[in-house]
Amino acid sequence: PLVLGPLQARLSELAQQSWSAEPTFPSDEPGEIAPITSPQDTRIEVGTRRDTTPAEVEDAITRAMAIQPGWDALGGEKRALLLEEAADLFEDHAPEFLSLCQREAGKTLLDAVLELREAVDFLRFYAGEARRQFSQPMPLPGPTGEENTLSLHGRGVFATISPWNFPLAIFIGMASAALAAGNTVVTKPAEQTPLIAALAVKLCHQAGIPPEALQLLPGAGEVGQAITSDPRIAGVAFTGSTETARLINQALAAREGPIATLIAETGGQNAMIVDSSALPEQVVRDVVASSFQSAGQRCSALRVLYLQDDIADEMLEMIRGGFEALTVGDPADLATDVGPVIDPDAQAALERHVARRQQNDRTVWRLDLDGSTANGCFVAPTIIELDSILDLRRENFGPVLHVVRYASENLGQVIADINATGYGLTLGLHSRIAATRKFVQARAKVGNFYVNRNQIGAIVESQPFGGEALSGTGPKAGGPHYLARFATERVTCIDTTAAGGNASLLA
Ligand code: UN1
Repeated sequence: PLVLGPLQARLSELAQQSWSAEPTFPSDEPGEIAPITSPQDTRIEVGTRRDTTPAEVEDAITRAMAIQPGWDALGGEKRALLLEEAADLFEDHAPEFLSLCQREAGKTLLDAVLELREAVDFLRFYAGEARRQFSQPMPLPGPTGEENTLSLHGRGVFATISPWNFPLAIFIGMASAALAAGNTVVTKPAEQTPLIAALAVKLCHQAGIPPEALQLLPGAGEVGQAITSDPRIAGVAFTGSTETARLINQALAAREGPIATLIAETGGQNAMIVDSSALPEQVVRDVVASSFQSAGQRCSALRVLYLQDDIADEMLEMIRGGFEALTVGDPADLATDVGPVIDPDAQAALERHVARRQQNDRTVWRLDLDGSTANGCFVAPTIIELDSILDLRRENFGPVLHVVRYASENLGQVIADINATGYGLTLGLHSRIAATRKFVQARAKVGNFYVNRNQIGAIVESQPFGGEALSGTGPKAGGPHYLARFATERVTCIDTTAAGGNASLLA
């Protein structure tokens, strides 16, 4: 196997360490303790999660309420400095994060590095946005003798509920945005990945963010329900399934208290269209990365590849070359391209999907798994041919790619079908014909449209990320409008003429 010298030695050392996640302010009557096992070998216990009790949820929100006005009053500049200090500490603790990404979430080293990079980018970007939008009131036009300004403030206590597929980047992305905007935060990480979240929160506290302003509330769905049914929560930022987003929306609507904001980033049924003008080598590279990197566990990942019929056979043969070169196995091995899926439930759901489709459609290829994967949640990368994207009823979150052939005169129908899934997250196009790009761009209802490249790995600030309709509410994470949704706007209007009493205001 490849070696990375000192980093690898440090990672092996860290692999011996046991981690724990517990509520930031644990009470004397502790909740249940659950083991956190490793997706690549479920016999390995990485650490333990101590679940938050209903009483602890309530106390956490009380504490967060009490400190929120002071956190908001700090202003954008001071909050930015604290978030930037946290970003520096995250970089200093890279080996711990990489180790946890591998062991708790089953990520390859490449994915783990990208994840840490994205987490740090989010912290620095939202710090910059806090400085830009939350430091000074914005002057507004008005008649002479009047001073009008608009300022942004936190809404109150924000809850963030984050997914296991980006246990660090999306966890800290949502939390840091809420903090940057002047909210205090109670945060529930995915039940599968609380350990990495616990380290992130610990470093934020070390950076100087008050523990009352960012409180970790580990647990499963019940903890999320206790948080979202509390009438004091002013907003929720959620990334995960469309079904869960609906439940959260219902819980928020059913409560007394403020009309809460919901920022949801949910599922997708993402397609890529490849026409006969595409460069085949590029297509192979981008299809394999978009479908199988991160074991297909990105909401941006490619699920349905549309191949123009006259190049389909040749293209599939080339894709097969890239596909068969994939190494599936232990994410700690540097040669691994595809690690495990997150847990036995995810594995079973994907196996059911493949088995069902095998009856109805053609399984083009399925890789063989070797014995090293026997104790983990591994799913063999699979390619299946379908008649239409509309044959798929749900998002299949794993290393399974579907292929549909189309005739060039039916391109309009292809886009109509993609839109008819109701999702609108990512879409890829491989074509060197400008008119085709314009045609697709004008019709496709998607949040992120990628041309002649892969369709995963959106970069903070350069490619703000997020979808529409079943894929989420917007605004885009890592984009210029994201923080505004976490904020409330206040307008101040002052009569500056003597008659308006401005003299006494100055005194
Ligand atoms: C997700 O999987 O929930 O573009 C989001 C990407 C990532 C975001 C994925 N930056 O693949």
